[in-house]
Amino acid sequence: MKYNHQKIEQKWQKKWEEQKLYQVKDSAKGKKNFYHLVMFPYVSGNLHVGHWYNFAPADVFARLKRMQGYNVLSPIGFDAFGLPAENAAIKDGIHPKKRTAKNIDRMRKQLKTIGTIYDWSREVNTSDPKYYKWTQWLFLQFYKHSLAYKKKAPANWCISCKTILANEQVVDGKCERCNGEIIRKEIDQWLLKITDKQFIDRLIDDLDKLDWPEKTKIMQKNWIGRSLGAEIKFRTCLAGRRVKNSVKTFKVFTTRPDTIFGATYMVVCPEHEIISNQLSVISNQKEVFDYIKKSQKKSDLQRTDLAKEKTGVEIKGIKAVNPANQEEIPIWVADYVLPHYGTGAIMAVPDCDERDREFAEKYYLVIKKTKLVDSEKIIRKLGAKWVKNYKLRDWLISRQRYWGVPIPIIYCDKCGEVAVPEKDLPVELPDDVDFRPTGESPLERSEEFHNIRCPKCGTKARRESDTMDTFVCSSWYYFRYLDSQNNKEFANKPKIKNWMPVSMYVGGAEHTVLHLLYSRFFTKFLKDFGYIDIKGDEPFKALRHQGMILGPDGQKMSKSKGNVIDPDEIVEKYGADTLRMHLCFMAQYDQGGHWNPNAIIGMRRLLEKIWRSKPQKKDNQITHKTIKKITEDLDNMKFNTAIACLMEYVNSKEYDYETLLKLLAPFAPHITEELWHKKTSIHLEQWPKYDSRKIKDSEIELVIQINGKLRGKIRTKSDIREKQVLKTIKNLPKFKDLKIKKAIFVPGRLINLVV
Ligand code: ANZ
Ligand code: ZN
Repeated sequence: MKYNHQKIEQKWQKKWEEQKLYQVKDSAKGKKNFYHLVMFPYVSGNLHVGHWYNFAPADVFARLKRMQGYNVLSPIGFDAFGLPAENAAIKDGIHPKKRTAKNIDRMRKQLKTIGTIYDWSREVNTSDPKYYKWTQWLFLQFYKHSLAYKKKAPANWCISCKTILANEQVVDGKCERCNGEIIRKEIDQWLLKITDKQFIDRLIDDLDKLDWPEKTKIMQKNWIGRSLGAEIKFRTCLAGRRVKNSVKTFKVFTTRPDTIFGATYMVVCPEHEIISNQLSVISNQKEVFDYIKKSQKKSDLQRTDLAKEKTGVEIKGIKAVNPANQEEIPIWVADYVLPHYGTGAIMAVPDCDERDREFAEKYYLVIKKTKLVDSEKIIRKLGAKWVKNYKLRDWLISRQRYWGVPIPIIYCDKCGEVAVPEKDLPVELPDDVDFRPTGESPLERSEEFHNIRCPKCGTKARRESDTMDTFVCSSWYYFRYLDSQNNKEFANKPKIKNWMPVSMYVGGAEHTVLHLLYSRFFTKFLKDFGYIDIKGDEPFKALRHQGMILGPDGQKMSKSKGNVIDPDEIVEKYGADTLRMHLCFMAQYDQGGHWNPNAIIGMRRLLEKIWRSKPQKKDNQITHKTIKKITEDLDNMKFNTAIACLMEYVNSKEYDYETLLKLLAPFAPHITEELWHKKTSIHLEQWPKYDSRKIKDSEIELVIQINGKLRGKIRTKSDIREKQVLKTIKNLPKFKDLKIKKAIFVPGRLINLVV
């Protein structure tokens, strides 16, 4: 009979669904829970081969764990809010809600062709009011604990479109749509206080406890960017005359207090208060203000770009006094010093610091050979103190866009800022909104949404019209899977305790920083304030990243390059099992590689060979060796070498048929189910165990050493004991007269005789 993959795969996918084979109970007798999570897909319209590369090998691992006797939960859902759906809608007029629903239906269908063990009864969709009710509720909990707050924060403002742009819409500092100029505009925005003392050091230090790729941990630490330095006070004085008592002081942050004798000028950021405080004495006000205006147009990234030439202007009329040697030094304003890092002011040491040197050379500033001093001593002498500084800023969650979760806040003229009462959640996103961007949040234009009554005093009030960053939605979805239908809580506490933390999380390395960091912040918050009761306060115990699949030309896949591989076509032609195996075999999982269009046929042939292979029983060494190797490889996600071993096993013709099918089952769930021919599913079988005694070669060469030197070898049974070895040696003429003081025996390997 021919191997008809289409028939087989459809048949079993349907049966498994009918039998609810992959629906997971919260606990199973005698089994440990294993929460296996893949990063849920962003709703883009189509499942591409990159999704497959995340989901298919990850499913092989989940199936292994299941057969190894764990109660495995492997859920899936959709990250459904976000800018692309809204932008597409602006182009073609299809409402984001409609488009998203359609795309989800399509992606769900495609996902089902992979043949995973997803428990679809737990599916989540972040744009469903039943889901985002709890995103809003979580926001209110942050708010309650003063960890959500509003402040003026810069946004990207396109002068010609008169609109706020998301960072993604700013390309090379220009507007993506009109190529117009972008400036920074300060507007009221909502932030979550991820930098709060309660969390920030733990977000760095707790990484050491996690089984995550080292590189990811380092990137996250660098992103948070903790550095230890000193805050040192500098006095200012009027240039030329040192006027007693009239001086003001300002602090600098430096990681190198030992270089203070080389500080030959100061730099403050354009936003620094010293400029406004000392206005009356600045003699070149116009020059300074022109410079400040120019720098306001730049983003932080442009300001700190090392490749760009640094600019600055001297603030004339005032000087600073270096507290270490009382020298008067000039103060400059330059935008490479950022306002929200350290104190927004630095002492410049051009002799030791590359950036300062470049700046000093450009503007002919003094470069003085530095004598280094003991940091500790200088700090004590100057009465300064050590402080910790972080690069990380609070998380700006406001978006002036339509397709997101409304922020549940109301503004009342009488009561001010009022949180939406929890009983009134969800604040639903209205459908009839003109979501074209005009510069204000689209929700502002919905009368019915925007103008309401204050829940406290009943007078006229307005709703907040910003929506939340989609990263808020994805910071807690792994909790929702545990109880996705709950209407009373975001998820039930015992259920959370039962499954969390996630045992294994698999997803792309592009999420090393934001998503993972935000999720860790959420989990710590929930744990600290008693909303959850889990072991530890980290969401993801173990994490692995799949590599990237490149096109056949070795380039990143993209429509414009015409090198995109469509998984649907391959499933149709070769089958899901073949594609799953091909993805597992094509490269080391965490490395990825380019798509080789000719290689897939090799996997197809392997499955055809297994399709035709004879059932036979064997209990031989190769079987036990194969089980051992494949088990170890799969536990380490070395899918490619596991398949290589499986190929050898089939080709040896010494395979045990049932063992072969079981070892193949995680990779190729459909064909193995078809070949299993038993009443119950192969996917309910136990993972094969090996007998280590049967792996050992029955005869070995045992090395004989005398005082550590090789003196001979004997062929013997592999499990020979020390006593017998000694007896054998005594009987050898060569060693007859040996006076043995001590023997060191390594079973199966060697014996060392001390004489
Ligand atoms: C003097 C000095 C001498 C410095 C030297 C460095 C090397 P990290 O490690 O990133 O924390 N700095 C401080 N605040 C700044 C700001 N708001 N914008 C730009 N640069 C700022 O870097 C700390 C160092 O970066 C500080 O130590 C300061 O320069 C500069 F040989 O002080 B240093
Ligand atoms: Zn009110």
